[in-house]
Amino acid sequence: MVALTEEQESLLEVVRDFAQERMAPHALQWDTDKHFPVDVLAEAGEMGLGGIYISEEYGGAGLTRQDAVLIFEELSKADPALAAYISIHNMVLWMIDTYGNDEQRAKWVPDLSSMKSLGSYCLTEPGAGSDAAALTTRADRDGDEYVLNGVKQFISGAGATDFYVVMCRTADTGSKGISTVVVPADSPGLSFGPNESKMGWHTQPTRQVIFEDVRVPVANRLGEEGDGFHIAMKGLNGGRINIGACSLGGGRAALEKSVAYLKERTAFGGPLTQQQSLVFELADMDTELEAARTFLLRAAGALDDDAPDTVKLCAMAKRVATDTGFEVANKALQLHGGYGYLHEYGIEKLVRDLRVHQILEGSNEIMRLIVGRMLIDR
Ligand code: FAD
Ligand code: 2MC
Repeated sequence: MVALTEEQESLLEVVRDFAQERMAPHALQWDTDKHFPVDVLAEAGEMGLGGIYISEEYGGAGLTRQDAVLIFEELSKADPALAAYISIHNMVLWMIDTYGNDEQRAKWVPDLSSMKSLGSYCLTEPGAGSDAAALTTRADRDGDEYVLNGVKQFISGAGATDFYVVMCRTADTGSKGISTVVVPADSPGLSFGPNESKMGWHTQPTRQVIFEDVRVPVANRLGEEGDGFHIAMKGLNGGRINIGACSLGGGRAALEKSVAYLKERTAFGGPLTQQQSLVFELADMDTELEAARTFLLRAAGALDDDAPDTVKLCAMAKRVATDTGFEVANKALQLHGGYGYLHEYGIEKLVRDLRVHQILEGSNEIMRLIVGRMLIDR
């Protein structure tokens, strides 16, 4: 993609207006109050932001992964924490829309697309994070039901969402013994841990999801028994690009705030923009962000085309974009001096929110593991 099409320009204008009017003015207060604004999510859903790259058949917006990168960048400029939840919701919905049968899609996709209902992605466990295939949450078959037992850790949106897409063990055969089932929030035996006290991402809850003899119809399984790890990983390829785009948006917001601040702040007889070393810093931040955007769009294009190097490009772009977003936000904090450390300037929130993108949806070490394995297995 070289330049944006007219359609993309007008789409982004609408998203930008929504993000700047409905998200940006409240982001700091939501962060302080640890408030998850489901009303604003419903508005986002009405605009098609719940199912951005979901087929239109059951209410998705039918856009491309490249469009999604641009959209998440805009949303994240306003609030990376809420944008990141929207990105996870989109990943969950894509898994249901792609691997669900017609009955499942007709039942779940319309309300998830409009964000009348919200989704969570449940892979990580207390004893299985990076080594996801080591998960132990069991789904034992009992007639036409599964009985789920186990604990999922760090689940975004948990306690506030309506559907939990759960990767669980149906056979003791490693990554091939995992299945994916959709668990409604009101299932008896399902409970949640307390909202974790976190460094950032305050605007969305993170909780344990606990399964104690939770009975789910076998009809809630996506794909075949044993397909779960593949479904989880395929979802994450796109998720990694989306979270990278959220880092890009947060970084862009930090850069824009820094340019405005240095123009305004005077020291040594003039505005700080007279200090060439600081302007060089801004130039590097801009350049790194542009490089990250280019990489994300390349990886998103590979996803759109189902190219053979998609997994590698998604891992590379996630690593580059999330490292860049955090570094840029951290530099912006330095450029703001002491004021950058104050909550009201909005920079320290960006640093806190973007830090976790280097850890989740596959840590950046795991991104290197994916790329490195491909290099040496060649
Ligand atoms: P570990 O796997 O224990 O890793 C510890 C450290 O060792 C890390 O630095 C890691 O990179 C490194 N490491 C591990 N293995 C290797 C290796 N082979 N080579 C080199 N380095 C290695 N999960 C979900 O399923 N759904 C969610 O919605 C979700 N949301 C989250 C929200 C938040 C705020 C957080 C913090 C996490 C969330 N996660 C979620 C979990 C997240 O994906 C995991 O934290 C992440 O995958 C890392 O797993 P871990 O924390 O168990 O770390
Ligand atoms: N896309 C498609 N398929 C993939 C894949 C990917 N990204 N990654 C692995 N696979 C396939 C792989 O091809 C293999 O297939 P097959 O059995 O047909 O040969 C199968 O999955 C098993 O893969 P590996 O043999 O590589 O499995 P291993 O256990 O050695 O390593 C690893 C897998 C480390 C890449 C995987 O566990 C991983 O990605 N870990 C990180 C976990 C993670 O990203 N968690 C994020 C949780 S969600 C979150 O944080 C949120 C905020 C929502």
